[in-house]
Amino acid sequence: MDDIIEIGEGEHLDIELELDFLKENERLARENRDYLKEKGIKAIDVMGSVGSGKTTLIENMVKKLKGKYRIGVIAGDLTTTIDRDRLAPLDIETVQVNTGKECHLDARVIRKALQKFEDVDLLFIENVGNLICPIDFPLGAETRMVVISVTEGAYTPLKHPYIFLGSDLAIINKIDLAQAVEISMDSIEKDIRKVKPGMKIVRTNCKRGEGIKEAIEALDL
Ligand SMILES: Nc1nc2c(ncn2[C@@H]2O[C@H](COP(=O)(O)OP(=O)(O)OP(=O)(O)O)[C@@H](O)[C@H]2O)c(=O)[nH]1
Ligand SMILES: [Mg+2]
Repeated sequence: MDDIIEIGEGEHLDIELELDFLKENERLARENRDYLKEKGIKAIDVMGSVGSGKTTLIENMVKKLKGKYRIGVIAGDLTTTIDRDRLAPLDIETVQVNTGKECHLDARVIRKALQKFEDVDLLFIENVGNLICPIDFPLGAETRMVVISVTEGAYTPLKHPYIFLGSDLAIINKIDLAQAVEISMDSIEKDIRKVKPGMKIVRTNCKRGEGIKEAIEALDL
């Protein structure tokens, strides 16, 4: 007996409602993109799983890039200000966005947040930790990156292809723990390139600041 059910196109519950949401988000994302361009702000949407190291990566990059750019960070989270509070001592402009129960940021809330920045030319947007929802909601950032960590297991790229397909750069973080969890980084890289041939990939140990220079180069910063 065939034991696989595949949900086809148009079979999702509330499909029309969802399509309307996505269309409206895309319209607002285009407006954000125009606004960012006009203001000369380069924005990077930092996506990835819960706890993969998004904030730690941003902290590291901010420390290295502070002399070159006026940096801002939008910290997306469900209810807390923990990430914003971690970044605030770096003396940069920060805005917290709490999404409540939403598993992603959207272009409308980013439009609101953008009004709060005074003087930035590089903006990191830390999306809510999630490998599925954020990719359908472009924010208007010119670059999108995904941060995964080796502790998530060997199958992340194959199980979550869409986030890789929609990203310009993939970071494989926590490489210091690869041996402990018996994960081959070569095989993760191979799987990412199976999903998206030619994908830029950087390996990092954000705890120790390794690979940050390469990540910055990969982002053309
Ligand atoms: N061993 C190791 N730990 C790391 C590394 N990078 C981050 N961590 C730790 O992993 C934990 C989660 O890191 P965060 O930067 O908060 O992860 P995040 O993706 O921002 O998490 P959420 O915002 O909650 O989704 C923290 O305890 C970090 O210190 C790394 O390269 N190696
Ligand atoms: Mg975080």
